[in-house]
Amino acid sequence: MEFRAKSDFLVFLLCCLALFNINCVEASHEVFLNLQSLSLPAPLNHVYHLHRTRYHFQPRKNWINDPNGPMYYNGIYHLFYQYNPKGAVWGNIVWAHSVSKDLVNWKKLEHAIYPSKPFDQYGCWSGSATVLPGNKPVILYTGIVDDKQTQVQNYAVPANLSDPYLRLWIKPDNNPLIVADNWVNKTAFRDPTTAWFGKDGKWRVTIGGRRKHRGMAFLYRSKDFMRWTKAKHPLHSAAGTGNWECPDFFPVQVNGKNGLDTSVTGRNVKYVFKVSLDVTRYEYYTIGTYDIKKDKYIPEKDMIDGWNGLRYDYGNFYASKSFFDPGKNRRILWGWANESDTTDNDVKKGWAGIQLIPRTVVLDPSGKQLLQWPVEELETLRGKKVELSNQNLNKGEKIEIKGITAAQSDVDVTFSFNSLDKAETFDPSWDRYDAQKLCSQKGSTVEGGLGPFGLLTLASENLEEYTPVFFRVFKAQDKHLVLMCSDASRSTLMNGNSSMKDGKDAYRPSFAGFVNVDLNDKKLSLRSLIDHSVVESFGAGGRTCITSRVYPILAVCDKAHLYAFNNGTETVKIDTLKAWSMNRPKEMNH
Ligand code: DQQ
Repeated sequence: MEFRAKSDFLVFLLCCLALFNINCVEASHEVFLNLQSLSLPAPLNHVYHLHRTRYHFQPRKNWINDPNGPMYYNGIYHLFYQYNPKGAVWGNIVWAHSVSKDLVNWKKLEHAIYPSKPFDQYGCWSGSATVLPGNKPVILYTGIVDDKQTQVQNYAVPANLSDPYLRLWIKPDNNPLIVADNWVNKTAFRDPTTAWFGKDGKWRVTIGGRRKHRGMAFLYRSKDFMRWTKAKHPLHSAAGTGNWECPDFFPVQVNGKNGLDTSVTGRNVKYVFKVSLDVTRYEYYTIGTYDIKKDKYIPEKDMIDGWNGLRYDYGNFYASKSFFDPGKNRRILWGWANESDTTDNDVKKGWAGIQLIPRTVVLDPSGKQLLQWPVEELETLRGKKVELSNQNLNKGEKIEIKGITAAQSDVDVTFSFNSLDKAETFDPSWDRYDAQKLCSQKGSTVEGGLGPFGLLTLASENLEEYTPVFFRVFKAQDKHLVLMCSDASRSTLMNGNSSMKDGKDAYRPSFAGFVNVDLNDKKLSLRSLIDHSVVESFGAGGRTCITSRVYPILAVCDKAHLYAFNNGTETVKIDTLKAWSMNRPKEMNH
C-alpha cells in the first residue's frame, strides 16, 4: 500500500488502531464533503475520533475558533463560538451557540448569528455580550461587509426574552452601529468587548485594531447603546505590537477572591487589559489603573506592555474572552486552542479546534499578576481516584501513577525539596524572555540540579512518546527563577521535525514560561488536565499556565501512561498527588 503523504499514513494508522481493540476509539461517522469551504486535497469521508477530547468543549465536527460573548443569564451559561458549518478549516464563520447549567454539560442550539444582511454578509466575527439594565442581553459583534474584509460593529438581541435558552437572535435594521472613520484601518477594526457603564451615564466599548504598527484598543461611547461616538484617544495602545485582536478589559478585586461586574469601579479595584497579538498568536495582559476622567487605561509601571509581557497561557491559548458570573460572583476566562496538527490532517480528521476548560481569574495577592484555576464544576467529572504521598523521587527516578485513565485525567501534585542549593546557575547570556528556547535546550531529560521534575503525560509504555510538564529551578543573581515547561517535542512518533502550523509537520513546540513564585516553603505544585490531545497545566496554583496540543499514536486511550519523574540531582518528594479518571459529561450534544 502506498501513501501519498505522511498524513495519509496517519489516517491509515488511526483506522488500524480503531480496529485493533484500543479502548475508547469510537466509530467514525459520515460527514458531507461538498460543503467544504476550501478546496483541499483528499476527500473527507469520516470524522476520526482517536485524538478527540472527551471532556473539553468540542463540536462533533468542523472548525471552531474564538469563544464569543460568553454570558450568564437567568441561571444559564451561554457559549457562542466562531464555527465553520462547512468544514474543518477556517471560513464561513457563524456564531454557533450552546447552553449549559454547569459549564460542563452542554446543549447545542441553532446558530445564533450568521451572515444574512449587507452588514455581515461576508462573515460574523468575534464579539461580546453585555446585559443592559432591565436584564436585557445584547451582543456586539464584528460584521464583514465585503470581500475586502471591511469590518463594522453590529448588534443582535434575543427575539424572545422569556425563552430560557435565548435561541433566536435578531439583527435589527439600524445596524451597523459602529463604522470606522478615516483614521481607522477598516480591515483591522474588530472584536468589541463587553460594554461598561460610566458614572456620566455613558456606555463604553473598546474595539481591537492597529494604526500602522501600533496596536490599539479604540474607545467608543454611547448614551443609549445605539449611537456611538469615537473617543479622541484610544483606551490603550502600544507601539510596535501590530494588530490587536479580541481585547478584554475588566476590573479585579485587590485582596479578594470574587469577580467583579465589568462596570464596577472603586478603591479596591485594579484593571486587567488583555490583547490577542495577531503577530505572535499569544495573549498578553497587563495590570493597571483606569483613569476614569481621561478614559484611559494605564498599566502599572513595572508591567511590560508587549511581546515580553505576562501571558494568560504560554502555550496554545488564544482569542479568549472573560465574563462576570453573577451566579457565583466570579470572573470566568475562556480560551480557544487551535490544533497543532497540519491543516491536511485537520481536514482528514474532520474537525479542528477546542475550547479550553473555563478558568476562574483572580488577582494574585502580590497584585502583580493573575491566578487562573479550572472552574470548580469540572470536579464533578472526577471519577476513580488514586493518591500518593511522601514519596521520594531520587535523581533519575520515575513513578508510574497507575489505576486511572491516564489519557483522560485530572492530576494535582505538590512536590517539595529540602534545599535550593543545587539549583543551576542561570547564565546571564540566556534570554529571560525566551523561556521556550531555554526549555527546548534544557528538556526533561537533561540532568539538572533542582529539577527537571514533574509529570510525564500521555506517555507510551517505553517512553517512545511523552509530553513532559515540569519545573527546573535556576539561581540568578538576584533571585531564583522557576522555569515551567510543557514540551511537545517528544509527544508523537508521527512527523519529523517540528515546524510551524503551515509547514508540513505538526507543530511540536517546547512551550514554557517562568513562574513567579515564592520558594520559601520549598514546594511547587502542578495541576494538569489531560484529555487525549490536550494537556492543560497550571503551575504554582495557576500562576503560570501552559496548554499543549499533542497527537500521540502509541500513548493513546488505555495505552497511555502517566508518571511523576525527577531528573535533577536534588531529591524531590511527592508531598501529595491526587489523580482522577475523568468522566465524559453526560450531555455534550454538539
Ligand atoms: N478570529 C475572528 C476575529 C478575531 C480572530 C475571526 C481571532 O474576529 O480577530 O474568526 O482569532
